[in-house]
Amino acid sequence: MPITSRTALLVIDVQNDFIPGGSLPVLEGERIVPLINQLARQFQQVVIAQDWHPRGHASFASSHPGRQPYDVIQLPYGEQTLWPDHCVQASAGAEFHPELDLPHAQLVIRKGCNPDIDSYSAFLEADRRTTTGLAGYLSERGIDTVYMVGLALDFCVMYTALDARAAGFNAVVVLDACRGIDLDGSLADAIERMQKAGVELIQSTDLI
Ligand code: VGL
Ligand code: ZN
Repeated sequence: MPITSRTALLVIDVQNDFIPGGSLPVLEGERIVPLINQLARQFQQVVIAQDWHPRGHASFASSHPGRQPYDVIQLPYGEQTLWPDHCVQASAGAEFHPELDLPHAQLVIRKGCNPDIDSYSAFLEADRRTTTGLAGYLSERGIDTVYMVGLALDFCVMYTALDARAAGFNAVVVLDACRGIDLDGSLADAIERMQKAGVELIQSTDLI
């Protein structure tokens, strides 16, 4: 999928809590930052997603007495993996990695703000009904193709890519500009689900 004026880059959750040293570290998360900075220079339209939870969020294990991080529980909208507290609104862990350098980014879309609903996807919350408005923003700006990079490949990147396809966008994931969590085979599952949904999976060398 060529980069045109109708293409946007979506940089997903490159935040301190997802970097080694943070509360929900993704292995080698810091290694993608220089690559993302370099890739982003090729895009006129850059959107940044930011996980942005209120204290006591439903996806935090600490909000469910007796539960541990990585347990899976049932919430009104379905299964929810529980996480360590992370990306609490206005905390240092919720800030972007200090070396992320995207001066031309035009929109920061914050997600997971509803105390009772998680949102891995930058398009649609976990109830699969509440939209973030991102699809409307992109379509109103004439975007038809979304490239995605960031963290975590098997959670927020995958759900964002699947929802981009469902919303009618061409979707491309730059694999080496992502890192995954890999809970119980979630990384292999993510690759398979994205392939089945028609998400194009490429390497940065295809672009630079
Ligand atoms: C994410 C787990 C919880 C992600 C966000 O960015 O992939 N994962 N919140
Ligand atoms: Zn989160």
